[in-house]
Amino acid sequence: MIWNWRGRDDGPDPHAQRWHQVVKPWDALPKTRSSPRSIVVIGYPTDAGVRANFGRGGAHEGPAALRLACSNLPAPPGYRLFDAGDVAGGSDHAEAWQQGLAAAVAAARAGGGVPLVLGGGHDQAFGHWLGTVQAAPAGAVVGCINIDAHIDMREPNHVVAHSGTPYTQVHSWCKAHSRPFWYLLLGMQPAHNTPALIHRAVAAGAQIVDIDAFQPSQEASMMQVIDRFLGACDLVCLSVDLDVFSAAAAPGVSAPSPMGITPDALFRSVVRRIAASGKVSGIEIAECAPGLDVGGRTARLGAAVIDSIVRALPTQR
Ligand SMILES: [Mn+2]
Repeated sequence: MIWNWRGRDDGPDPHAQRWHQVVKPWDALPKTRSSPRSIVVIGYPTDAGVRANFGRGGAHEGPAALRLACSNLPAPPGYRLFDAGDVAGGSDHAEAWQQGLAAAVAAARAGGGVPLVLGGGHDQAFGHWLGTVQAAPAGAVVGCINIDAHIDMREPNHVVAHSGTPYTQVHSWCKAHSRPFWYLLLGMQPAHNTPALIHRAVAAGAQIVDIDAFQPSQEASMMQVIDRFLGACDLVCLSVDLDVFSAAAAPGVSAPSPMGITPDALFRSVVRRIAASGKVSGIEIAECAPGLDVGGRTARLGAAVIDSIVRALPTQR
């Protein structure tokens, strides 16, 4: 594994530690469930799904940039940090990468960890969810909360999965296995999704909250929707696609959003509400493409989002 955790060192004070000082390799040995809990970083270094979706490439470099951006974050209290390395897809097909990610996520879950998936194209969301289901108790309802400009429930092109299809794949899996489909999308931008897609997603059971809910006057009703959704799920895979943010905040993505949301106090309240529920089984940051970034700000934003989520996770099981 290439170890690219490095950063500032403020000395041995346990309260002055940063991620790069406390993160350890995650080995394949079964871990006993112990306190404190574990966060397990898993890289998804591919833009195969982005390219299959005719997007701008570069997300294969996202995991390395996000690790570097997370290196100087203050160590999260109450959690141990591990790095399981990058998933190996072994091909140019998003499906192979998704299966590799599912195996890594399932192993992290089986070891009592909370996977933190660093992407990588958003096709990772299906691998993240599938691995979570594989490791979950039979019958557990595993929902998806996706904070994203896009619904990502497009039809696969000629049966090829890509970065716009992960939640179509979740839906198809649920249908094939007679399981309920729980999908909540926050921040959908009508400029980036056709009415046909919106209609089809809602008909399939997706709950969609559009970008206009991200204002103070809508906060209470958005929180109600989130709470109801969380109440219906046993576990939730939380995904943040960096293209939900305005292009000014997140230029380094395949599909920047000129009118995307602002990474402000309201956004932080939303992710904290979700994280504090105790239902979050895994976290992912999608679509970080360093080659398209401006001064590393998108990777830094991804790290700040991770920090906001991780700090709000309950430390007691
Ligand atoms: Mn997406």
